[in-house]
Amino acid sequence: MTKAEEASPVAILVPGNFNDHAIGRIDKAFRRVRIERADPSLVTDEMRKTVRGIASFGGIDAAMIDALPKLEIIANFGVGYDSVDANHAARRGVMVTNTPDVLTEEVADTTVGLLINTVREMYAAEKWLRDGDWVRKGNYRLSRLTLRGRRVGIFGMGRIGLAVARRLEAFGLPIAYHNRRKVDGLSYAYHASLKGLAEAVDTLISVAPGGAATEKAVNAEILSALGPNGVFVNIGRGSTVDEAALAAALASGTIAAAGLDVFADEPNVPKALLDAPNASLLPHVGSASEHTRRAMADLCIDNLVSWFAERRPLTPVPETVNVKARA
Ligand code: 8YV
Repeated sequence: MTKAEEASPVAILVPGNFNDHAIGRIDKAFRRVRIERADPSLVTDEMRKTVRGIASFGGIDAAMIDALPKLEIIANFGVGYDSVDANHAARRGVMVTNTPDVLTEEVADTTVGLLINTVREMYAAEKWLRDGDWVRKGNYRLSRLTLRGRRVGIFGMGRIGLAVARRLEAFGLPIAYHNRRKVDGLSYAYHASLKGLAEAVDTLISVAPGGAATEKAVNAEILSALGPNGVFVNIGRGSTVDEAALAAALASGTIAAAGLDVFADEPNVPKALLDAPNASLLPHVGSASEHTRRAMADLCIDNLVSWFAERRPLTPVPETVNVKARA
């Protein structure tokens, strides 16, 4: 790198729309380079020569990484980074960071809200009031489902899974979980298989990350194991669910209800789920408060600042933890 290049602000590529606070911070510390989407065919010669970092909501594949020879770091806005090819980044010596911890409590709060809405029909009951049905027709019907007496199974006992478990424990509900590995020092019942967990509980909450290992893990067999009183809640990634099987299970009464914040092909939600009266659907708002998104934006950009000022990331993902800054 020439002296002039060293002195000029580092170029950070920002694909598509991004968080306003993060953009403000990038503009203070770096030179922001905009691109409509993370598509190698849109990468210009200038970008190839100058871009050293990417700040994005995800969606950075191997071809995009290869299109930017000067790339050193991808700062992912979000704890889930399944849409970034972190293994390829590691092979190319590119650091990947995410935003853990700062969203844990918010996402856990949303999960509990979604669960309660799913079983106690808050949305439908409020609509009853607003539509004037309380005056015209009388009380809203008794909810068929309740949290009382439920047994909760958490699929994915990471930071968010644990925060959800702690909340529901305080609600007086027994907790069990399935994870790749048993978590040391955790007293909740561990099930080595997802099927074993689904058989043991009636309320399955998926906090599992996306990716090949969890693709459509919640399928017809798991839903059938959950049973007719079963409630399924997904706050992790839509890819972990066979959505066609879920819609069929909701329609046939194989399970009782579902609460979903995430979908396989966002923002497109399958019609069969939109049509399901026993599904409570949210547009991926798990972490979406101003407070928490600002904290996520700060951590995303702090990673870039630390990388370029001190040559070390703050929150590297495991795949790239050994990537060293280039001299
Ligand atoms: C955000 C998320 O929706 O952190 C994640 O993995 O799914 C959410 O908090 C996402 O990061 C914003 O694109």
